[in-house]
Amino acid sequence: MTTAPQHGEGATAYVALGSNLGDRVEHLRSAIAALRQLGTVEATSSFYETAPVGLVAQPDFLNAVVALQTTLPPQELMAALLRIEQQHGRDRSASVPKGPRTLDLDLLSYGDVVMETPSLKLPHPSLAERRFVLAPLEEIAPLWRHPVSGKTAAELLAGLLRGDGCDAQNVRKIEAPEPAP
Ligand code: PH2
Ligand code: MG
Ligand code: MG
Repeated sequence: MTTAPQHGEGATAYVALGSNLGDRVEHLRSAIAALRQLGTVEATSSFYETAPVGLVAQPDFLNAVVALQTTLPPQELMAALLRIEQQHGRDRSASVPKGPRTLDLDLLSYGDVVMETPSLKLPHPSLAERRFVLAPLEEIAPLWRHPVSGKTAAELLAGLLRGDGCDAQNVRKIEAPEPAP
């Protein structure tokens, strides 16, 4: 039996970018230029200076989110993101998990696709807990809806901020927009 692909026409994918090693602004700008080769970049968030989450003893990150309209299917898009990471000096074999990196590209979502394979889970399982993802996502797509919970980016971000009032996940928008094409 064959199953019709849910994404034959492509989709809007949201890609999270992060860097906390080397020239972080240059890494994010250059990664956005590389993403333009994979489809149409529909929106780019500001860059956010963010305190490290998880493994805290590492430099602050710059994070951003891009909306990419693409006809690449999800697995091929993911493979292309990994290649772009490598082109920016990312060496997974030599690094600590969740530790410092020149460039991290995470596929947050791909249209309404929900999938779970060893190499790719959609939407990204940690998305709803991460202010460094939700703040830039909410900036460019406040009405984006999580395909499982049905909550918008704005609702997810507001849910995180309520918490216990103690906000460990500090994020600050900085003046580093990408240069005009
Ligand atoms: N990425 C991680 C772990 N922690 N913290 C921030 N602020 N930004 C990140 O991109 C980040 C992180 C693993 O991918
Ligand atoms: Mg990541
Ligand atoms: Mg990653």
